[in-house]
Amino acid sequence: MRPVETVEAAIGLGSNLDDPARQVQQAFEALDALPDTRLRARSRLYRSRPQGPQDQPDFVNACALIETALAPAALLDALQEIERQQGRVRQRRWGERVIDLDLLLYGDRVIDTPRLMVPHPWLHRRDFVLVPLAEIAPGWTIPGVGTVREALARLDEYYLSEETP
Ligand code: A4P
Ligand code: MG
Repeated sequence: MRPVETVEAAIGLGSNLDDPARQVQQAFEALDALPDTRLRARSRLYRSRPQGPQDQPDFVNACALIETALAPAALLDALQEIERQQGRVRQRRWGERVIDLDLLLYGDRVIDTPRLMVPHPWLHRRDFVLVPLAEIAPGWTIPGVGTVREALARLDEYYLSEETP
C-alpha cells in the first residue's frame, strides 16, 4: 500500500448570469464536494467589467485553491460536470456564462494537450484572475512566468503591449 498523492490546484471561477455571486458560491461548495478533493482556500468575490464583448453584464470572479488526488484530465472532467450541473450553455467565445471554471494551475505541472492547457494560457494576463489568485496564493510560481505576485505587478505591461480579451 502507498499513500494517495495529492496536488494543490488553483481554479478560476467566473459568472455573469443568473445571480453571479450565488453561482460562484455554489461552485465553491461543489469543488469542496468533489471526490478525493478538499477546498483549501477561497478568495473574496470581485466584480469586473467584461473583457471581450462589451454587450454583456459585469462578471463576478473569484479563485479557489484545492487539494486533490484527481489527475488533471479527471479534474477538468469534474469542473465541466459542475458547469453542466449549474446549467451552463455554451454561447459565444468570451461571452456570457452562468459559471466558468478554469483550471489555472496544477502543482508545478505544464500540460499542453488539445483539451487542456496548464497553466491556463491567459492566466498571467487577466486582472480578474490574478487579483483574486494573489489574495490566496501570491507566492505560487506560474511555470514560465514567475510568481503570481510578480505577474500581477507586470500586468500593465501586457495591457499596454498586447491585445488581450
Ligand atoms: N481548456 C483548455 N485548457 C483549459 C483549462 N486550463 N481550464 C479547454 C479549463 N478549460 C480548458 O472552454 C473551452 C475549452 O477550453 C474546454 O472545452 C477545455 O477543453 P470553455 O470554458 O468551454 O469555453 P470558454 O470559457 O468560452 O472559453 P474561452 O472563450 O476561452 O473563455 P475564457 O477564456 O474562459 O474567458 N471578463 C471578466 N471580467 N471576467 C471573466 O470571467 N471570462 C471570459 C471567458 C471572458 N471575459 C471575462 C471573463
Ligand atoms: Mg472556461
